[in-house]
Amino acid sequence: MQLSLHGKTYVVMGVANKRSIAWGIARALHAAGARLIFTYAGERFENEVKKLVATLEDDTALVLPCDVTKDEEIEACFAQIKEQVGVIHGIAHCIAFANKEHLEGEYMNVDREGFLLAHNISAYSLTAVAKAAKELMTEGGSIVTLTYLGGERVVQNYNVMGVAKASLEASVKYLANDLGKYGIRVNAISAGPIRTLSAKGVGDFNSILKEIEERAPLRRTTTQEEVGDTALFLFSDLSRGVTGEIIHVDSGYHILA
Ligand code: NDP
Ligand code: KAL
Repeated sequence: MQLSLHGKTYVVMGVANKRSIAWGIARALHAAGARLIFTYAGERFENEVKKLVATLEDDTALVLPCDVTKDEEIEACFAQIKEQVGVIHGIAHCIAFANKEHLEGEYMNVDREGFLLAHNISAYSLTAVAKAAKELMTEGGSIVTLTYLGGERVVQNYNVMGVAKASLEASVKYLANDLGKYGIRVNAISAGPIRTLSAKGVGDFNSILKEIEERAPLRRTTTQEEVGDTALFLFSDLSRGVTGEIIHVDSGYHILA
């Protein structure tokens, strides 16, 4: 059994810049010979994504808009993928958002609007995308999303995002059960803290990274490459018996009390 993904096509959602976990996944898939389709939310990062994708020197790569809060954009995006590519073999869902003011202090301070926004973008979007992608995964497929320990336990400042990740992780299991009969697997990678644009400016990220370096079993922080390689495993046939799983790629930090 090989890790080559030649002849397979994957949709990578959530590249904002070169530090994005989605970009780490894209590089691992590209190195394995896969064809890639990238989606971005707003015009804000369109040029950045296009510039990065150009560095892959793969003229079969596509870059399409897909703001996951808009059903019509998800529909149009997958309709265009169907038209231009036909069959796809997987999706990397690397998308989350909550209002900054709800990522500090007490969880309880979140309001209805902020709660729904975080759940809409960070949890419901996986189900919406899975539904749209199912029609294109006629040869079976693999859906991978990203979660964090704060969805299982209380982590300071993670707040409403932790509640949204709990919903995302439950969605992985229910979707895995719905889609298994079509040969489609659904899994999550629970990544350790990585310095990305999302992580910027929220909480004291340096001290969080220091704690991992000092206490995690592997005594080092998680890299985009480590997450990319586990995603590659989940997209390949090597993981054909794995679905509904949450795999921790966090230097073992989650086993500590
Ligand atoms: P990035 O900031 O690089 O990526 C976040 C992405 O979310 C951006 O590309 C952004 O797109 C996208 N996004 C936000 N709103 C929308 C929307 N409405 N529609 C479509 N896309 C949207 O950060 P990361 O790489 O860190 O985050 C990727 C995933 O990894 C997230 O789910 C995050 O929770 C998870 N994660 C991150 C960890 C970390 O330490 N960094 C640890 C564990 C999990 P755009 O830029 O176009 O707005
Ligand atoms: C406990 C940790 C420290 C940080 C606390 C909360 C982090 C939440 C992640 C969430 C995705 C961040 C945001 O939504 C940021 C947003 O309000 C402002 N940023 C942006 O708009 C930028 C420009 C865009 C690109 O970002 C998005 N998301 O669209 C958690 C740490 C230790 C681990 C992390 C960072 C986990 C995670 O889920 O990302």
